[in-house]
Amino acid sequence: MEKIILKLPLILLALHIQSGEFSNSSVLVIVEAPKPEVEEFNNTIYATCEVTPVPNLPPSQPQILGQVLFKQVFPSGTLKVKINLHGLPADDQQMRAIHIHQYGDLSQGCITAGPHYNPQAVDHPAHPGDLGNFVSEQGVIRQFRKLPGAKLFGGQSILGRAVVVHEKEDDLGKGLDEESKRSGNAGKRIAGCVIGITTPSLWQKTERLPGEELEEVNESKR
Ligand SMILES: [Cu+2]
Ligand SMILES: [Zn+2]
Repeated sequence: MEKIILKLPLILLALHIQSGEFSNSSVLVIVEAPKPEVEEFNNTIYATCEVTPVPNLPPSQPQILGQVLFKQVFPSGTLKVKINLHGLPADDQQMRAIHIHQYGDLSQGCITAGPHYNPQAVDHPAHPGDLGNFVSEQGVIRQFRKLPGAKLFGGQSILGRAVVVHEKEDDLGKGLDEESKRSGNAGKRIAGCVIGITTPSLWQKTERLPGEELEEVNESKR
């Protein structure tokens, strides 16, 4: 019986191919669950990114530290993000962009993190890791966000890539130059980290952020 159940999706897939349903898509995506985590943590994948300032940061720039946490239910959950950063000036008015960049290589600060992570070759700010702009309150950024286009599993996983905090505001693709549609003209990369898989404990022990509570209520209604 088990064998038949396993084969059924393949049979359906073959029928779809025969009927021409996939004729326009060049890639057939089969998403695998990360193991052993998806079994250990109730079908949910957690990741963390330990933010540190880039080396040799000019004194005019803040030394930003903290964590960016990720949570996603396998296989169809929306990627949720908790941003917890500190080290900004208490009277800070500066909006700062945060993005996921392509490479988890911080060997030369965040320059080696490369461009925005862009697996679909689209314009900024439609990249799956474009988190947008943030402004601190009392030196702290605490925000809950969702990244519907990004995943912690499958061939386009953000695991092993970098989170980068910029000195300036993201123009969200509305600038007049080409760079606006590539990076949002957010200026220097002042802090960053590499995203790695982890246990649920960091996510569970951080306090709830604005917007998160509503999200969990909606989820439990489903
Ligand atoms: Cu960036
Ligand atoms: Zn982008």
